[in-house]
Amino acid sequence: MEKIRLLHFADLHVGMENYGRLDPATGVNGRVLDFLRRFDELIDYGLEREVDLVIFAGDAYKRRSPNPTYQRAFARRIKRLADAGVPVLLLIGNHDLPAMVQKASSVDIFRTLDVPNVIVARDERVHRIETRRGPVQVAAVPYPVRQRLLAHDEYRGLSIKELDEALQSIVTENIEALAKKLDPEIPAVLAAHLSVSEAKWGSERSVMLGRDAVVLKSALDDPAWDYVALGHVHKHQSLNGDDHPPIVYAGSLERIDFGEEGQPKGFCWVELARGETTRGWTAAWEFVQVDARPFVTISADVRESASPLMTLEQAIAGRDLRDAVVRLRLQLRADQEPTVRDRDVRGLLSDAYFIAGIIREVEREARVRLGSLAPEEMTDRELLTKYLEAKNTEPERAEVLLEHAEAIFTDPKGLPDL
Ligand SMILES: [Mn+2]
Repeated sequence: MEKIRLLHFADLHVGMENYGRLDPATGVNGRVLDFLRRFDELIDYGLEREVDLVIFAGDAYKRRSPNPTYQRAFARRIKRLADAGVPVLLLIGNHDLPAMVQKASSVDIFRTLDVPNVIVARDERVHRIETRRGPVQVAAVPYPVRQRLLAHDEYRGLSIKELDEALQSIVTENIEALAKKLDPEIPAVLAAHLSVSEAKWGSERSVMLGRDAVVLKSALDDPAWDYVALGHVHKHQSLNGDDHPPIVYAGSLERIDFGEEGQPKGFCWVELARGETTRGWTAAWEFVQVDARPFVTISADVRESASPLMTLEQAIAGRDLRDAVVRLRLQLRADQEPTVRDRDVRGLLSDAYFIAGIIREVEREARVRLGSLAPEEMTDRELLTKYLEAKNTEPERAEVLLEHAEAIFTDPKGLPDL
């Protein structure tokens, strides 16, 4: 029997516009086009290799109300897969959710129009999906929402921490219940959009809409599943090593910021085969890297240099900046600062796609302000007085601080009564 081929990806986040410029040909931000190109890359890969089922593990857009142009771009690509006869499961992530449960999610329209081959997974349930190489069961666990608990009396008045704990046990029980509904003859995939406690985060925490409940890896580590397809964490990672089942975050297809600088980006290719041993099916999977736009940080210390710009040029020459989002951290002395002009620095970075920032860390001659005495020769009180002066502290305020400090200077343990 032929192997069933799955493609698992997640966290597409169409609409991420940082570090991009408007593309005049399309009217769309260049970074948004990057994300869409990676999606195209993934679809090409899948169609070339006759993918049987695509599992999208959530977070289609950046915002819950994406603009129509972004919706069209996403829909076109989903249609390409669906038209090729490939079922696509769209799981609801936190970025897809409406603010109110009753409202539509950003991908509900596919269900409303009943688009053939597109399955919108908004509830926890098992979908039996017919593919050209046989049926697959996909149990969907959309992003668990704390707010939903509040609709029930028993959860009202609980703290956020208590709600998170309640949510964790509910999700865990629901996953167990889904596992019991499986037909053991058919391969089974668990698709979930959530935080697993063992996962390592990138910097995307900063773009999250709030803190979220976590589940333990043990809740997913059940031999009932042949593969666990996760979304939500942007850093690709496998949580179960070589053990069965593979528990995998596909990760995102593009980087959001410099926190993801070193992370490879891509998706997972999974092949399900009937096992020869006791278990019914085995999944072999691999991470397929896509051509995500590179993010490059250059750190240059020119403080010892007689010709800072030249030294900087050498530091930059060693790096490949083509098509990259670049930031430069430049360490220099105060007297060098006027000789290193921003325009010249930008010229050196002209290969870059986007200059995210030029950070100048200027070493100030702090001792100059201390007057004639070397700091080693000054008393604590004199040092603090100079410090407060240098910080432009109001004289009245300085006096109060000095008075309190005096008590610490004379007897470090005898802190003043405040
Ligand atoms: Mn998410």
